[in-house]
Amino acid sequence: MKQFDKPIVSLVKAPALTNAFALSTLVTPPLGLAYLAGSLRAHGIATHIVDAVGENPDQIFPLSFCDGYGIGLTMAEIVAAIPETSDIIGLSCMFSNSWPFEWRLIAAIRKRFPNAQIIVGGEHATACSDYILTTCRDVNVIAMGEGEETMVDIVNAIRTGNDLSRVGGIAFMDGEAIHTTKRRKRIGDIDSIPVPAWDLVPLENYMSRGLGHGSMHARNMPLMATRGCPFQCTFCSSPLMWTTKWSARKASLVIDEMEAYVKEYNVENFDLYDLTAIIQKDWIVEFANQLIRRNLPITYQLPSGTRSEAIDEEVVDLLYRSGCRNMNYAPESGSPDTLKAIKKKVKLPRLLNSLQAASKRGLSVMVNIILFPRDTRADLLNTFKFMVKCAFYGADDITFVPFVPYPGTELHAEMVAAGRLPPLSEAYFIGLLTHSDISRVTSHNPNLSERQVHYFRLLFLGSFYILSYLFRPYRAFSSLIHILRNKPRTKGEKTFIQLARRIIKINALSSALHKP
Ligand code: B12
Ligand code: SF4
Repeated sequence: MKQFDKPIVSLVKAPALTNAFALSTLVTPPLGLAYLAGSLRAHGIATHIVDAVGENPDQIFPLSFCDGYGIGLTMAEIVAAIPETSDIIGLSCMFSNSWPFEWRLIAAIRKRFPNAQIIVGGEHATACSDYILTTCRDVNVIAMGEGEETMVDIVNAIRTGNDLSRVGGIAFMDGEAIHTTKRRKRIGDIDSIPVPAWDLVPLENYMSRGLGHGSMHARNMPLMATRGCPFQCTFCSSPLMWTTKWSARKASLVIDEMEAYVKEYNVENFDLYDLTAIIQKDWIVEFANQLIRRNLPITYQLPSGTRSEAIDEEVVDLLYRSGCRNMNYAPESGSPDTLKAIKKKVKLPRLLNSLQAASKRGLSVMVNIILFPRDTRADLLNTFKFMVKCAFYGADDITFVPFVPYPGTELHAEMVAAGRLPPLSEAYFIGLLTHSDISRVTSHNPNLSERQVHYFRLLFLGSFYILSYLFRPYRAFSSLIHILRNKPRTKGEKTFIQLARRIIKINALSSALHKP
């Protein structure tokens, strides 16, 4: 374990939580913490990162409080890896489904560091600040929203003994009352944000294993070209977390950063973590043109879901020529009524044209669909028809997930107010962990039972892939070859490989645990 002789800020990323049959890709470098560390260091604040996932991405262990698993360091290993001189410990709490683990981790950290200030930030912390402060008294401060400036201000206030209530965008306990300060504005000059401190993260452990958010098995690197999203979909936590301000970095600076990583880490592929990278046609055209001119030996992907309004044939061509190989469209539903209700503001015919152009040009395309609580059988029929069109127009993959009520979203608040959801609790967060599990379902739809949602999901996914292979039979062979060679090119291929490996590991783990 690394030791320091001076007080240090330690930033901790907890293990990724999963269950045997989860479909999402889980093991990615901690971009948020690398950004925070970059800013702290730029302000002369010594910082260390304990990345539980990156330190041991091959380790999978059973969780004590539910039937899920953790990937990465165990709780005891994380606590032991925090340097002795840490006076401030920051924990990233992104996923509501991980809170039951993080709650226990915070208690264990507090035991070893009784005098440290424990700060938590991230999506879950932002959405559930009051709940966390009242149920986890070991937490000293919660940072809400974008974290770079807030964390620097918190550290400076704590170390100089200044009043925390002058720091914007935080919450803390003042006696028995919760004190929440005014949310700060998003960082105005996005280009002034210091680059992530990747030297503090065990990046090689990710890269040598081909891990990442996108579909490629390559030396993948996370990247952020834009922040925020101007839309306000009712199921998404982005408006609360990032406000509705969308800002893009200067294209040339993003490409400078890419070039530096290619030189330093031999990066082969970049995964853009942006909420929705393509909003302005001018920006993406400039970015792609500059990337073509610089001729970097890389590919890049947009695996998080993007708006499609600005992606026409011209943009698709530039994307491909500049190295983009994979894109995720997020229409969420094929029902006009549902789209209106969730405020998605997407024009399906336009999205299909964009998708067709992207697929024709050679990009691998995935489409995200959610089964919403308001969906009736008629809405599902519309979504089914839309899904058939997606397969016909060339989509490679589809996700069809039952809606998950994440705190911090408009829909979650609406359902709580209507008495359709229980109040926040450990059981509620543990329940969220099952949502990406293909073997079981929680239905929030009053029109459909869990069994029906489960069968609808299997029907949608099964029909999509059968149709997609019937429309383009060569894809079945290329997918088989990519999977056998462990060189996935689409999200579906990568998910299949990861799922198979996880099940094998978990089976081996269970056999070992049950040995007399
Ligand atoms: C990349 C990504 C992933 C990656 C992993 C990301 C990671 N390494 O942690 C993968 C693909 C594994 C993933 C999986 C999932 N994801 Co995801 N993912 C994202 C995504 C697209 C980007 C996250 C990111 O890196 N952002 C960029 C960095 C710069 O921002 P950041 O991490 O938020 O950090 C900033 C602040 O949060 C804050 N901050 C963060 N930590 C801390 C700590 C301190 C001390 C302080 C002061 C501040 C602070 O400061 C940072 C800098 O400004 C977000 C959407 C988004 N764009 O934010 C969704 C998102 C985080 N994911 C989400 C979800 C739901 C999931 C899944 C549960 C999906 C599923 N059903 O399987 C799984 C869960 C995985 C798991 N259990 O581990 C939701 C979370 C909602 C919630 N409340 O739970 C989000 C917000 C998407 C959405 N709008 O619905 N995800
Ligand atoms: S779902 Fe996508 S488009 Fe809608 S608010 Fe969230 S990030 Fe923006």
